[in-house]
Amino acid sequence: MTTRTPSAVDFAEDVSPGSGALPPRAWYPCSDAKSLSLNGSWRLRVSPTADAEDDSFAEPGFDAGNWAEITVPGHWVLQGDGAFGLPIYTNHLYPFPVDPPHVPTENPTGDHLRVFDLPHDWPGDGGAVLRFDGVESCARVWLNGTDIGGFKGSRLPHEFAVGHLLKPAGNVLAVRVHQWSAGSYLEDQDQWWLPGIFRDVTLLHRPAGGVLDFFVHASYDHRTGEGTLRVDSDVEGRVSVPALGIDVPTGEAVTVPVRPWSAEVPTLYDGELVTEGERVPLRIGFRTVERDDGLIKVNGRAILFKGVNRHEWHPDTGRALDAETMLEDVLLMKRHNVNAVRTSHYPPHPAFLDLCDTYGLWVIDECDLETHGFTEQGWRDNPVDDDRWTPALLDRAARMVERDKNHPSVIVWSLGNEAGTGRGLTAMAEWIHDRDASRLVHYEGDIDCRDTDLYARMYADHAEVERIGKGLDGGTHRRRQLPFILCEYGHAMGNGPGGLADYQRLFEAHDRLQGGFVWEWIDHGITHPELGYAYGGDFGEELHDGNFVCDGLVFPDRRPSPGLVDFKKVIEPVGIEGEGFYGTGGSGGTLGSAGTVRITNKRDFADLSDLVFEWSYQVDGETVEAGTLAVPSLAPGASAEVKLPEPAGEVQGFESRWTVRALLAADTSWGPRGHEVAWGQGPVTARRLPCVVASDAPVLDERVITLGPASFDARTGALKTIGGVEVSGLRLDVWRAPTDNDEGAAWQSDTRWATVWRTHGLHRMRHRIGSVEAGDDALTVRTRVAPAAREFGLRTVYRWTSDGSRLKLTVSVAPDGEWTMPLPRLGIRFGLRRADAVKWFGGGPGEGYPDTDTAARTGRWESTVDLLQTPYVRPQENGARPDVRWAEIGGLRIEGDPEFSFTARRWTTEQLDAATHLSDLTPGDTVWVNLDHALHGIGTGSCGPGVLPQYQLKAEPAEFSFIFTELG
Ligand code: IPT
Repeated sequence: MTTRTPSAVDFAEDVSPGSGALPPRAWYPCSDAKSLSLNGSWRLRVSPTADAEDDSFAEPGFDAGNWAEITVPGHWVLQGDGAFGLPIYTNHLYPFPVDPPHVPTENPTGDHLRVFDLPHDWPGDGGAVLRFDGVESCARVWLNGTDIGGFKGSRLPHEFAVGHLLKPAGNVLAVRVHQWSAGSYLEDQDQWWLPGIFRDVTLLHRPAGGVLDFFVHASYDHRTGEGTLRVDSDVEGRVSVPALGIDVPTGEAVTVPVRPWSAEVPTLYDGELVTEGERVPLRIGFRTVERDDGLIKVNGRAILFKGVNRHEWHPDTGRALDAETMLEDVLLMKRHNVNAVRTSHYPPHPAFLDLCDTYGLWVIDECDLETHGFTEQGWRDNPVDDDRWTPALLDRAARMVERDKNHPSVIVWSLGNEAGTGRGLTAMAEWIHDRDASRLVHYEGDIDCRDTDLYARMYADHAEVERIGKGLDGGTHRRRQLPFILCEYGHAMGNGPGGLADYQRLFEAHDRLQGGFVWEWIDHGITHPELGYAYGGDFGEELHDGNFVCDGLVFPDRRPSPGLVDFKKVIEPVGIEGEGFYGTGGSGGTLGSAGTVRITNKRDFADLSDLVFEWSYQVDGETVEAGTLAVPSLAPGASAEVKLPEPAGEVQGFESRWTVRALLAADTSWGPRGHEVAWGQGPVTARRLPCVVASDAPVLDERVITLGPASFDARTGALKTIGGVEVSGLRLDVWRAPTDNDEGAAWQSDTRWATVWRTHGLHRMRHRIGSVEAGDDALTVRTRVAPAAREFGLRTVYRWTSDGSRLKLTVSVAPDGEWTMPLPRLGIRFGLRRADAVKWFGGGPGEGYPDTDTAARTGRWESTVDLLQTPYVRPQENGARPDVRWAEIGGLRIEGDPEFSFTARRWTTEQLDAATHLSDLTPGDTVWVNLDHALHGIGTGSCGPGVLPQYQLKAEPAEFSFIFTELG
């Protein structure tokens, strides 16, 4: 028999931030005071409603022996194989009725219990504090049967004074966590709803005279090269920084010559704050952030954000991240030239910010606030515009700022995300400005920038960003004085994002545009036994947003996606460019004088002395010469023309190019010596196009036409064999398995090409054979390719010729009727029976589409059909290698005139299109090869602008050829 405890419901629905917790203060990982981690195995009981069970479990002596065990930190819905409930994914819709502050009666409630002893050396004097670093969505806490309070604010720390309650052994810590609370209305971020104690639980000894709160003020004057340090501390003490000879009382400012902190050169000085009862290590970075001359400046220089939005994610443990995973994120970012993180959309685990200080990343620290679901009702009843909620908002702002204020990496505070507008936000901004004038305030929803110090937008298209860069945008007078960032852009859902290089060109061209943050860092796929990775809907949620939660630059297992590889190249900190410097032409070049390469230091602070440069020459894709290039250690923003050595070997008659690479000269904290930071390529001599003299005549047998090495079906003109290689189903192909960006977003009308394509039948084109003509020197097959129910189509002529050993196909395509849409692709596809290894000369090693191919470097590459596939969590078009001169697969060599895109997979496009998870793709016995003359670009239509006009594949007359040779 259970007793109803109305207080559980009342607590869950209370809009106040809670009661009993200590005032927020600076977080520090260690001091000489003792601490005890309470992470580990806890007992768990999940009940279906907030008040299904009474709170007698909190009483000492309660027998939880038959409860389940759970790991803390952790989410109960990701443990126990579904026994404790399942995850729910929604983007902005609340998965419960919008009836603030009420939450459903079905409110999964996790009672957590842990019994602990104090270590033998736990001091007998002083107090103790119990710290929770993160609990979703709220918690009530009892220690040894005493109710010590409750709190909301899932991704914020809460501390309780518990010294008077502790016993040497057998302490009973009981925590009741409700999945839904009034706080849930403030936490409507686009992510999985995952209840639980998902960050550390720690008991801290608080010695008498120990440190309470302290604020490290460490500024840098770029004119004098001096830093000024002042540490304000609630408890007086001394501050020492041995390397700077500093030893001063707290509260006293001292100015000395220092090396500044920046994301590029993250100089930290070790120091110590010593009070009567405690010694706390300090890591001090001197830097000054200001808005000056309409620009965000650090240490006197305008900075350019090359950033990502980072949600905390691990495919097994959700938002419970261990130290290795956080470090992996930082190292991956640094190795991919990322220099900034927006902690979308809540303060991260505090240890992550230590890593940002250490390795060097600019941080926009965002408060745990989003009320996006209120958009469904025109923002009526939005908590940020309702005074009853303001204490909760201010509590959140204070808990973020106080926790994170001592991190040099944090240069901007963000009020939150997608919360509409209202007085509560203004109150937060005022509080933050007042508490910390040394940083800027961001909030994208403040379109007039009344409360903020920078103008931020999300997903603005290139044309608008350019207008903003030129100062031709409208807006309030205040906004027009402010620097601009894209707090979200480049939606990395599935294949893409496309158009990053075009944004970067704008950022580099206009001072006001201070860069942006790609949405987002990682796919939030959940490890699933059958599906590989699960996304929205896979747990039977009644409301969900499908794979919109898989929109990261790294896959759930943190393997970099092609999008990250492209981004790395787009944002590389060194520009390496040069024109072709030998006479070039269709038939190969002639040797001229040596060329130059322009090297530009695109960094904001550091010179190039940490890099070495290597040059090499490639002839037909093979490196024939290489050496070291002497490059002056250019200052930030400077560039130089550097002479390249003359190629010694033969380049005439071949396609040749130089490659220059910038590599780390020595090991750094984040990358090994030799790690490639930037590269460039330039032509020396142009490609000699392949040529086949049509000398053979087609020979007609009863059923078969032979031409050179090939045989064709005499009735249909279909290619059957090339030498001993069987070829099936060769024909024009315009269809691709739509990408998430092709599908577009529900709220967008002009970028939803997948729907347009399907409506017009581009996925079910019919091929009518008009004629099969065996002429003197060619076999010509005339067809018309068109979908049922429509009058438009593509007149397609296949012209086959041969010189006896090689077979050439020239495809001519002429659109017929009115084409109102771009084509997904234009090329041929065919099946091969036996194919595995692949070699090619062209763009690689990864995939590249017209607006995502910056990182494709021209060379000779080898792979296998399986490794050519990019494992997007929701299967879709992928894996095309661009600008291919020739490829070898399945016993054939294929040369292109002009270059083509190459794709090969063990399933058809139709199967790829039908798959919803990688586990749906099962290899057949045919390898399907696509040779594309052109592909439609990718864009970011899944949440943002579509494909820019220059990357759209228009239905226009086209002609392209492939030469097939059977490999010996
Ligand atoms: C924007 C959100 O800020 C972000 O959390 C995420 O949902 C992203 O979109 C899409 O993945 S909201 C914007 C599309 C209105």
